[in-house]
Amino acid sequence: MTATTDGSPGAIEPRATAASDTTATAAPPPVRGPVHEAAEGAAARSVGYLLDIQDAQGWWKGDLETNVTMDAEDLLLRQFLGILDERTAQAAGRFIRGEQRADGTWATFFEGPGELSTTVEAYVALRLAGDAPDAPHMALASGWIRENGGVAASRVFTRIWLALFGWWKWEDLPELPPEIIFLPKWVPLNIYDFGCWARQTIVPLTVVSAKRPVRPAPFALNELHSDPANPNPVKPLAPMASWSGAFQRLDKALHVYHRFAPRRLRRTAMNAAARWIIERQENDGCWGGIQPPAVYSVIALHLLGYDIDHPVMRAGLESLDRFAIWREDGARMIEACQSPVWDTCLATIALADAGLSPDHPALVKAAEWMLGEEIDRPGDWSVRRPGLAPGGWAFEFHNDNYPDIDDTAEVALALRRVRVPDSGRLEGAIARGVRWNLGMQSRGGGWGAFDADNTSGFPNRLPFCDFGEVIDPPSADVTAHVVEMLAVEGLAHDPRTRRGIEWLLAEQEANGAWFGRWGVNYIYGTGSVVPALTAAGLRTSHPAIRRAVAWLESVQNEDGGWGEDLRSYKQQEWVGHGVSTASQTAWALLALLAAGERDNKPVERGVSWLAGAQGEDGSWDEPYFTGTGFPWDFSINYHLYRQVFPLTALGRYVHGEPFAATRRAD
Ligand code: R03
Repeated sequence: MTATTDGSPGAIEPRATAASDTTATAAPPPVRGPVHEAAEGAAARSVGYLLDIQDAQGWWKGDLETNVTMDAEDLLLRQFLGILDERTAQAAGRFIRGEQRADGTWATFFEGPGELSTTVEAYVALRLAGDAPDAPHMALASGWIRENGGVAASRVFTRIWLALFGWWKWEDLPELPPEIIFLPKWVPLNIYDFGCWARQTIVPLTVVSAKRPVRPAPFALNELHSDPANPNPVKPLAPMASWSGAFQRLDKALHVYHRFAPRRLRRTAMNAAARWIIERQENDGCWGGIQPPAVYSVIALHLLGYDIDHPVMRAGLESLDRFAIWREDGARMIEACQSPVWDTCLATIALADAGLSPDHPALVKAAEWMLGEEIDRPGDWSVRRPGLAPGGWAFEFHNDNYPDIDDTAEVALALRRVRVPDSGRLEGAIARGVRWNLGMQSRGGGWGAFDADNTSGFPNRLPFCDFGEVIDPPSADVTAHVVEMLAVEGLAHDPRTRRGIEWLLAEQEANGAWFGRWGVNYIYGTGSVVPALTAAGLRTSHPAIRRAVAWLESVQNEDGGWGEDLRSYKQQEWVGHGVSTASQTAWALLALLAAGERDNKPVERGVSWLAGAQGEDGSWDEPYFTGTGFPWDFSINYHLYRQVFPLTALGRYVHGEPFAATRRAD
């Protein structure tokens, strides 16, 4: 692709070699100084570490650490269903207590600020585990809660959990009428206008909202109100002319409707919701492989008469049990989700970049496991793409209804690095994944994570939606992973790839970075986009690449590493800044290496930092959260990120870029 002054992609150079040439890498760089030696040694130790932790079935799965609302809501669910046992309560209590900080609060990420809803839910869970309200750690927490607005200032999800026990009034919560399930897909606020995770959560919550159950609370929570005499001070409505004002008034109207809703219509809607929910239960009993749809679906079905021993309920509860990690110290941590497909494709790419041969037994085992995970039937995505053939991969062990575009791109990139005995099976799976991803391109040229054109502006305005993201618009990191996959598959010149590249170029920030939607934050976005653009043929001299290099070099830490605090989602001064971490240093290096900066000082300093930060056993530690569920609201520490991305970066430093023979040298 020729460089242009207006930043447009210009002509994209076709690939020089067939994509199937998995050994196509650049000749190792001539320089073999001390940094190169250190990188080789660290990479070798990391390979040994990763191979040691591969499961016998071929996959890798790192813990998916989030925050204690997962553990608190698990106890609240069991209490509501009458199945909370002492062992679970004590083990969860031990974990939750262990996460409390000196100021009495709980945060949503390592070294993050105290977070009100998380602290409320943790406090209630510890009360369920038997902690007394006047115990010092509990009094500290309740005092902080009262000083920070009390329950009234907590998020809607938190107050729904409290309303289930009468600790909050259902009429003081936004309405979610079950009748929305009847809205056709072209009507605003139909359930397919919501991101898939929100859709799977809202459908069961409409049943809960209609039923408004209240089960006896084992204790009161008056100590959590800033003003116990007035627990929910009336807040003035926003101006009528504003969107918020309009939707607040719509909610008031829905509260009136709730009282007069025709019983037959409502019952029919709730039964339709039950069918919708049960149709989407996965083979292992979960819903979408994530915690929220599962907990609310179990509650909704229970309210509709499915008792605990009903097969659907039994399978749902067992799937939640599998999200529990029982630690040696007796603590029990709940994962919000599990990431084996994501971890396995990233580990495969890292090991291939580190020089493992394409037919290495560990890679063949991983590839064959991934091939077994391919999705072959339509899911909710087909509502917007009815004619598109199924294909692709999901993030979790079982989630056939919601494959995601990001995993599909990364699995295709991983499979392309492996030579399996049945190459036809591999080629077929990649081809189906490529076709599915191409079919999932959104109107503007970018790619979202689970759906195409999931960009409605209405869902975010609902009073219910005060947490996380509720739509799934295109993001730079997912779009980049797709463009990189298309380039590797020889489609860099395909018009759809070009539209993706143009979308990325248009999304570049003024400072030269790209926003990170599913990883923290601008370092993740930039570390995803630059390798994709150069793989797709953009010259390293392209203005956009040069601006990205300049930005990365401008935010490199004194110690040679890179880090970006989660606060960059909220505060400008944190953009690109934070304590150096293994995964974020690796992301920066991936961009700089792809941009042709291998022999320059910033890369050498970054590689030295990685080699110096590695542990004796070949692994890296990383208490900081560098994964993003929802920017700021919900953060993830993917425990395998700290291993796979450093190895990819060191591997590419030592062995050169994958498929580099096809990249244009400037
Ligand atoms: C980067 C990897 C590829 N990527 C997959 C990302 C999956 C991330 C885990 C998703 O887990 C979730 C946890 C959630 N919580 N709460 C919600 C939620 C959704 C997903 C949630 C928030 C608002 C609504 C409904 C549910 Br409304 C804890 C693409």
